[in-house]
Order: sequence, then C-alpha cells, then structure tokens
Amino acid sequence: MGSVNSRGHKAEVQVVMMGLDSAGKTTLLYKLKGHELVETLPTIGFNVEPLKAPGHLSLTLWDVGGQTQLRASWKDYLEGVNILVYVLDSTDETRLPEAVVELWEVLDSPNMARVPFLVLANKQDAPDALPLPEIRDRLGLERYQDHCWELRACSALTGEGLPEALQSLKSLLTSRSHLCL
Ligand SMILES: Nc1nc2c(ncn2[C@@H]2O[C@H](COP(=O)(O)OP(=O)(O)OP(=O)(O)O)[C@@H](O)[C@H]2O)c(=O)[nH]1
Ligand SMILES: [Mg+2]
Repeated sequence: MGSVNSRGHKAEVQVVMMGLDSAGKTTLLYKLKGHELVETLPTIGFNVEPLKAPGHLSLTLWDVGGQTQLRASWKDYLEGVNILVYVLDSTDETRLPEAVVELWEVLDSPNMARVPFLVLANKQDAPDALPLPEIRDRLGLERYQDHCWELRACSALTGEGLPEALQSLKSLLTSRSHLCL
C-alpha cells in the first residue's frame, strides 16, 4: 500500500475492507462503484478501486481476500490506512466468534493505533440475518476506547444501508482528526 501511496494517491483516503471469506466485501465494493450485480469469486489477494463519495471525499477502497490462508497477510495492508471497514456476514452465526477474533487481531496491529473503524453487518436482506443489537452484544468492542468506531447494518446486494455507511465513514474520518487524537 505504501508504494501505491508514493505513486501519487496521497490525497486520497485509504479505506481497507476486511472480514472473513464470503462476508460480502467484493459485492460491496462493486455495489458502491455502481456496477451491475456481478457474480463474485473468492478474492485471492485484493481488489482496489477509487471511489468518489458524497462530500467531495476521494477514497481508495482496498478489498482484501478473507480466506483463512490469506489472513496472515492482512497486516501488510494496514500501513498508512486511514479507516478500516470490517464486513460481517450477519447470516453466519456459526462463524461470528471467528470473525470477532480476527477483528480483534487486526485492531491490535500497531498500524491500527487510533485508526477509526466501521463494522458493517452485511446481508441484512436475508431472512436469517442476526439483528444489529445482537451483533453489537457479541462484538465486545467496548475495550477499544482509543478508537472511534461505528456499527451499521447493510446489504451489499440491495444497497440498503450503504448511504448511511458512507456517512459514517465520513464522520469517523472527521472525528479522527478532531476528537480522537
Ligand atoms: N443475501 C446477500 N448475499 C450477499 C450479500 N453480499 C454478498 N452476498 C453473497 O455472498 C457471497 C460472497 O460474497 P463476496 O463479495 O464474494 O464475499 P467476499 O467477502 O469478497 O469473500 P472473499 O473474497 O473470499 O474474502 C456471494 O454469493 C454474494 O452474492 C448481501 O448483502 N446479501
Ligand atoms: Mg472478495
């Protein structure tokens, strides 16, 4: 990520999206880009796309593959990150504890010190999605007092909750410079 920064992307906000495989990160990336719904394959490595968000926000979105064997390299994407978006599959109750442990691991990285983060409870369109308050209870994020963070519900499939997620992204980036440092 550092080398891409030095190729002239410095003015842009570096947004890194992580989460377990199949959480919906790539679907989210292309929905935010306004693409027609595309059938995704598991991401090997990463996808990266620029995105103009409301409020003259220029984002570079990094969508990092979440399969087990790829998670050891997650930390390599955190250098120079401005905000983390952690995507959860709200229908995958079985793997929620695993998703939470992986999130804690990311947050404990030195490069994440005081970096804000947004947790997206994705797939809320699905009938078996866990409701947001239940997900909040299970995240155990109260311990991260020195980060600004928010939890939002969304569906990368329908787009529901995505404008609000972008709004949260913007306010977290602002609060980072004014309140949390
Ligand atoms: N119902 C529903 N399905 C979704 C949603 N978002 C993604 N999916 C489906 O979940 C599956 C996995 O989506 P991906 O976007 O490939 O997941 P990923 O997080 O990029 O996975 P990796 O690349 O392996 O890390 C696909 O079949 C998507 O269609 C959503 O909001 N609702
Ligand atoms: Mg993917």
